[in-house]
Amino acid sequence: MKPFALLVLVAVISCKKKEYTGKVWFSEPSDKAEVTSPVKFGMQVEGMTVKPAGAIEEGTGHFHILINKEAIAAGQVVINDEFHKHYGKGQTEDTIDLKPGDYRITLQFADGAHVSYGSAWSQTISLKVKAKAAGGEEE
Ligand SMILES: [Cu+2]
Repeated sequence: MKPFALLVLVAVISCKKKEYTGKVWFSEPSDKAEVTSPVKFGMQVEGMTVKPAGAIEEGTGHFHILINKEAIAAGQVVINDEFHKHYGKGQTEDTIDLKPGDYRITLQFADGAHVSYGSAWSQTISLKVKAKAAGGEEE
C-alpha cells in the first residue's frame, strides 16, 4: 500500500466515532397515562452521561422534550421553540402546562450543540391530559 493511501485509511478510521449503545426513557409519566396539567416529566438515560449544553463531549448530551413531535434524525439540530424544550442545564425533570387533549410526547437526547443522537436515543409516549374537575383543586 502506498504511504498516502495508508495515511487516508488511518485518518478515516480515527474519525469514525465510537458507537454508544443505550436508551432514554421517561421515568414518569408512563405511556398512555391519563394525567392532569401541569404534568411532571422525569427523564432518564443509560449509556451516555447528562452534561449541560455548550462543550461537545463524546458520550454526553442533554434532554429535549418534543410536544406532538416525533424523534429527530441523527445529525439534525433540535430547534428551539415552544414545542421543542431544551434542558441545556442538564435537568432531568420538568413540569409542563398542557391543555386538555391527546398528546404524543418525545424525549430526545442530543449533544452539547443540540445535535440529535437520533431515534435510538429517543422515546415517544402517548398521553391524555384530562380537563380538571369543575370547581378547581380537589386534593
Ligand atoms: Cu438542546
